[in-house]
Amino acid sequence: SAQALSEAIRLNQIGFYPNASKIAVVVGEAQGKFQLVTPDLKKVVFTGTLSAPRQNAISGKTTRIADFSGFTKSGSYVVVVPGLGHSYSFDIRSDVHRAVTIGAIKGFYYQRTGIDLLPIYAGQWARPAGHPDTRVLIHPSAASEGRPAGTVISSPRGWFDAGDYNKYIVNSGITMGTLLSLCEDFPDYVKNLDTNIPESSNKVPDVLDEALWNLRWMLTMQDPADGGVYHKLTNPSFDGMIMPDKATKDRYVVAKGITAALDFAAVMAQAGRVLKPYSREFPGLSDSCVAAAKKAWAWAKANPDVAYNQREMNSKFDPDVTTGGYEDRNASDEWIWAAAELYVTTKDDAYYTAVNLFPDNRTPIPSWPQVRTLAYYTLARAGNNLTAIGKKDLPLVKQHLTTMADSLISGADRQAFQTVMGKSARDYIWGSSSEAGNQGIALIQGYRFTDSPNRARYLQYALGNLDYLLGRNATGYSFLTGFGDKTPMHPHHRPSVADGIEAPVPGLLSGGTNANAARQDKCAGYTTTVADEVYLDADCSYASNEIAINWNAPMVYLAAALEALQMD
Ligand code: 9MR
Repeated sequence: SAQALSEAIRLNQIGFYPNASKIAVVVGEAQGKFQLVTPDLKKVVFTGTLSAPRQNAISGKTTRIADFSGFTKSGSYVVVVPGLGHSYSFDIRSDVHRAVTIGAIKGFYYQRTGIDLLPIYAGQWARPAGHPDTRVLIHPSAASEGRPAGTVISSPRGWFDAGDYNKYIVNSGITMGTLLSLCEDFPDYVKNLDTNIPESSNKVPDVLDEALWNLRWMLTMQDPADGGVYHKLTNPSFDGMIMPDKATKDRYVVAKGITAALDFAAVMAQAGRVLKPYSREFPGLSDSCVAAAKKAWAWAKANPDVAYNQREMNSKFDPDVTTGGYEDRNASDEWIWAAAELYVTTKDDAYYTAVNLFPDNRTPIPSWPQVRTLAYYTLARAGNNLTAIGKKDLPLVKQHLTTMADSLISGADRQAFQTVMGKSARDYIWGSSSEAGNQGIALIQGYRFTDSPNRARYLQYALGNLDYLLGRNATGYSFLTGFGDKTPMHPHHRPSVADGIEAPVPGLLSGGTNANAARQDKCAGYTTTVADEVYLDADCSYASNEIAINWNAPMVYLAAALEALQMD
């Protein structure tokens, strides 16, 4: 009856903008009318008809769409399907994703290494500092003349990468690129986001202050002697499921590598631009970043074949290192990204011509090992500020963005959940939530930087992917901890497991649905092998329920961008 909660009604559990599209998806055989009703189930405010059935191309299951886009009155509601039940309650109002945006940025604060999280900022998740990283050993794989193996360096700050306590340059690359891009793309919007962090009272947007926590760590990962960048700062093996301050194993920086150097160069070049207006707050920092970027680039030019290979490293050096690999044998996209960032920041054409920025007509959705398209975002953003050589290619850049966005939205209106995410079962990889987020960002860039007649639909489907992340999906979960009614309670996240608090640390995006998760993490309890449903809210499920900075960043960007654009 209408009195019962039905998990077959899937929707964004947070809510909707008054003038944007508003959709719930009903899984199963229910058909006919649906209603929008006040949460006390007393007052029907809107009645509609479920769409014709559609078949989920992955599971074969039937879905129908409840479209209440025409209803624009702010308030709290549930969707009722007579005979089936009601949905979780949600809001219709402007700013509806503001708390989500702030919460997802705050998620990074909870990942900070080397600082006490105080109750005034962290509430019940306050905890003592862990991993100060002021005494870090040079691993034999990273030894150089000036820094022989066993040398102690200081490499403090930074965020824990994920559910584990290590710090990885490659993954910091796309994460920082995404957050810095948000600062460049929506400067006025980020100015007014208060996340209640120790730096909140300064003149700098909180999201930039937060990013600086990691930026300052990244700067310490460059060997000042040659400009090379260590691949990661890590324990030899993963910590147990203990609090950060209890995890005191030796810490090492290991092997320099080409993808680390180029991702570092890209981030530092971009940071040089973003920090330029803040020379009073951070004297010299912008220039230091650009100088670091140039040095890393020079190292990359001299060492193009130094790929990070953990197995090979372990065959040569002790101790063995078994933490996250972030290995990527193809650095062509990292070259493109670094070249573009350095070119836009320095306006030096030599960076533009150093690599072929358009080796083919592909525009891949960004992910940690595939950063090519971040270069196109940056060129498009710089637009008419580019030098002549870049300006001449602007139509080509826009063509890339249009093709990418058009291919994303193509067929999305027929997808079972009417989302771009999940058109193909291939979307359901490890960390698929970031796939949804990065597709959404791609659509936002298409909306901002092209003249495509489909621009309005790009924006609509970017919002659709945010709806996906917050509940309109085949699992019924809102994947952001602490936001929504059905949301991960047991993420693979050491502090959340070890802190003795029932609620997980909030504002962290679960990696989400992963078709191969059961085989990858061997956690007990998976109940299905249907690609778009393989997700397990258990802390042993690191392949479907870990959290990670490179997944949180697109969540932040997408929610913030849609808030800034307000969809109407
Ligand atoms: O996000 C990474 C994913 O793309 C890989 O398939 C997976 C297995 O190699 O590793 C993921 O990254 C993990 C990293 O190696 C260590 N920290 C946790 C990361 C998220 O699970």
